[in-house]
Amino acid sequence: MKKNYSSLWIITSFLCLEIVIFFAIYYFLSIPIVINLVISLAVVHLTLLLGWKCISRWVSQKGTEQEVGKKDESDIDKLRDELRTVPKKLQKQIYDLHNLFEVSITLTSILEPQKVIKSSMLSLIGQLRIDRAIIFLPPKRNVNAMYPIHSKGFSNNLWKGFFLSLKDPLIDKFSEKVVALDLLNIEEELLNEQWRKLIDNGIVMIAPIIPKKQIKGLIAVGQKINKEPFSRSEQELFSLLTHFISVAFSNSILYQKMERISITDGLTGLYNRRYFKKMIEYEIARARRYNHCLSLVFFDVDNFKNYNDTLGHPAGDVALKTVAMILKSTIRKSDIAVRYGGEEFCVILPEGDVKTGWNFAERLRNRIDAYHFTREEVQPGEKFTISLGVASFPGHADSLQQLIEKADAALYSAKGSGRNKTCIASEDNT
Ligand code: GH3
Ligand code: MG
Ligand code: MG
Repeated sequence: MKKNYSSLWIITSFLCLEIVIFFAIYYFLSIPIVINLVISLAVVHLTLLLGWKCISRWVSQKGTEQEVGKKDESDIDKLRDELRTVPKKLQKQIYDLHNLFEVSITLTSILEPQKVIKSSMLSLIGQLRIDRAIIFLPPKRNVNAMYPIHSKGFSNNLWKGFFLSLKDPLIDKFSEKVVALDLLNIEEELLNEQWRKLIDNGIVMIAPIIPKKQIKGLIAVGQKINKEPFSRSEQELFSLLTHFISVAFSNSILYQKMERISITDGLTGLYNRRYFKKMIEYEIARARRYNHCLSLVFFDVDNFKNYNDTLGHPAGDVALKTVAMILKSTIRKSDIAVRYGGEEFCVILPEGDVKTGWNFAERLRNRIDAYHFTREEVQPGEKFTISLGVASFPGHADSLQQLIEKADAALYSAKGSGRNKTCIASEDNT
């Protein structure tokens, strides 16, 4: 309505203007009425045309301003809505970060590789809310195939005989960029039989275990429990988790290595005296608690000084390594073989009575005797031999100290009675 009134006003104003111009021309110029009418009409129409243009521009400008205003309002509404969700998003991010921090603390504090793997699996399933996961690792160093070592959410025996090559072109992709890969969006030509089996069994994402720029394993996960696709941030979370797992796994391997070194003799690879002390105490305590027995065998290379002096220290080292090798192949899995010091060795035979100790000692002595050591003809009797002493707990001793002394005394007896012999400890308490 308002708009109609304004147009009426405009028309009326123009009519008035036309009349005024008509009479002005009539008054001042006194020209014929027709020409006067034509001139006044032309002036008015020209003015009308110009006026109309100005007005329409003004109106459209005003409309745009109104539209912009409206648009601004909707943008503000949108921003307001978004702002309302920001605290929630931030809270969730803080919660996720806190979780991640806890996971990293938990994982990196575990010192056993097997436990790291098990804990990693639980963290993956919990953090990503997935229905299944599987971890592949090579069974040994320098093996180029990864085998499933731990899985959750799969039927038994599904992965029997299954392996992935560390030289697979898809694995190679991780050397370009260490991020999780969506297995469902991988180029067809990269998907061999093995990858297809993973996909067929519900695996949707994979990420590598890369502790130090070298791929050591692979983590593959199934879809989310709510069946929704992984968001970008969830993919990043998976990458981050595998990174933590890699670091924790590598640390645990390193720790295990250090621990092994600290209890191993460098020359022979047998346990050292420190480990012997720890284990003999443990085994005696166990024998006491369960009323078991255990036997201890001490042995020493006969006339080793002669071998060393004649053939040199390096040849002596080789001979000691050979003794250790024969020893390792003679013991049972539960026996603990130790280099006690120099050319003196000992073996703890848990749950072994004196007869077991004697049988073992004789088997070992015969094997060493039968083995042809390099240039053993330099030794007295032209043979490289050992002498052994056997003592058992509680038969020969009722304390650790006494057991060691008895086994050592038995070895001394074997040396004294001609060497290349096994002697059993005396049963008296002297
Ligand atoms: P016995 O039959 O009475 O045991 O005589 P033996 O010569 O074996 O005994 P002795 O204790 O006199 O000599 C032990 C030698 O072992 C002396 C030492 O140089 C040598 N030995 C100790 N540890 C090592 C080692 O790690 N490498 C080498 N090559 N020799 C070693
Ligand atoms: Mg000796
Ligand atoms: Mg000696």
